[in-house]
Amino acid sequence: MNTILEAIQKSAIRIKHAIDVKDIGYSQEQNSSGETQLQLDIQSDLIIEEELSKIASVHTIASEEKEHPMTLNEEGRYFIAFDPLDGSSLVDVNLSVGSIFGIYDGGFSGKRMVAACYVVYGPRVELVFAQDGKASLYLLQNGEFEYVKEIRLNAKGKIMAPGGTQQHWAPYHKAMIDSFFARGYRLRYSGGMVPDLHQILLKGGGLFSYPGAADKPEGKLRMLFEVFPFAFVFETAGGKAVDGKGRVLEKIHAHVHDTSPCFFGSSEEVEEVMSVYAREQ
Ligand code: AFP
Repeated sequence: MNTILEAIQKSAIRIKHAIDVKDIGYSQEQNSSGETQLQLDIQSDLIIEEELSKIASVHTIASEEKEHPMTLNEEGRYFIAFDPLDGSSLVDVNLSVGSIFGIYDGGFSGKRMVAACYVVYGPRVELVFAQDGKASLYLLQNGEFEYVKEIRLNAKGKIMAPGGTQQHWAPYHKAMIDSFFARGYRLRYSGGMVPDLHQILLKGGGLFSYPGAADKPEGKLRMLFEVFPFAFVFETAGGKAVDGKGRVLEKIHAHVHDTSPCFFGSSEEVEEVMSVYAREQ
């Protein structure tokens, strides 16, 4: 697993360089979710593919930017799903973006996830790696990722990151979000999943939500590349991750690019989501 972490760290340094120097042009291509790809999306994807291809223990990789998974080593053990540059549309307004990795043992499923990682490209480059019950924070300094600390969530936080288009939210979802704000929660939402979740993790807790809604009944965020990895990180850090009905990591995806409604946060806030949704669904 260390070689995988090292490959992710090397990819992150190369992607950070690409962000710093690359023009932000759009390609003519679209990804599997029908989103126009930035040159940076494609370049970040190629960088990660190149670095993971060097590792014999990696069986198959799946990228949000590619339609189908790619088998690298039939004798490999790990299946890695990644979003090479999540929130890339925020680069041209100079907001933080990130890379997300889910590491699965023997196949792509929530139950087979054994580690998860994300990188935040912001004023500083930080990386969180979750494995064996510990979510470890690293900071890039002088070309090296240095260990900083273990991340633990409080039982209850102060931050609310409400995703999705409010006009399409279910009334009970809107009432729940309004209730949190009426209790003094702070609105922190940039439209970048990685920095928005990183902030909740580092500031002790709260709730990030991207619910199913009238325009997107199954939400927007992709199970393998985004939802499962962050669910693993939040549960490792002492939080919870649900889809409104149960743990997201117990869900079964039918297609590599399937999405899921998702709620990540401190245990008290997520338990409140479950009780509200249990009454309504
Ligand atoms: P882009 O990659 O198209 O910028 O979308 C980012 C994202 O997938 C995720 O990072 C955010 O949490 C989510 O979309 C924000 O979606 P809304 O703009 O619908 O809130």
